[in-house]
Amino acid sequence: MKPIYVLNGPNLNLLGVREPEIYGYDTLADIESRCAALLEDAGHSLVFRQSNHEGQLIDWIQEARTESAALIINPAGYSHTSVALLDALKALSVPIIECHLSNPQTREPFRHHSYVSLAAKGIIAGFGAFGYELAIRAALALLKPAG
Ligand code: CA2
Repeated sequence: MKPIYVLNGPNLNLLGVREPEIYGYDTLADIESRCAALLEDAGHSLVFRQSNHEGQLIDWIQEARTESAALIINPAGYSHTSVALLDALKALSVPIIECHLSNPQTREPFRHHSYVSLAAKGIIAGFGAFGYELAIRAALALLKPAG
């Protein structure tokens, strides 16, 4: 079985270091460990990455097109700006789950629209780091054969 990809966008490397009142105290490494443990229990593997660069994220999305079973993405600020990320995501046939720590709908108006949502099977937002675990569970459920 191909791995599940979890891609993280700009500034998420600062998680647990700044603005804990919005994004919580968990670091990205903490989140990665929990995702890996969940997937290991289910017999799957994980590719977990973060980049501050739009082009790097696009290269990884293109890689996920052929190398992943499903893609979970927190596009961070690029959610609200990037047609290029959306175009890359639209080339995938594997399930795409958009994941946010905060609930952008309760924040500034410029966060209310996400280009990425147009390519996502579903969105998980507002549950902090736990949202990544929910996203992994959603991906596993989507990959499980029906019946
Ligand atoms: O809630 C989310 O996960 C967001 O994707 C986070 C983005 C924000 O632009 C989106 O609207 C919602 C921001 C990520 C910045 O991450 C930081 C983490 C710690 C300290 C500073 C920034």
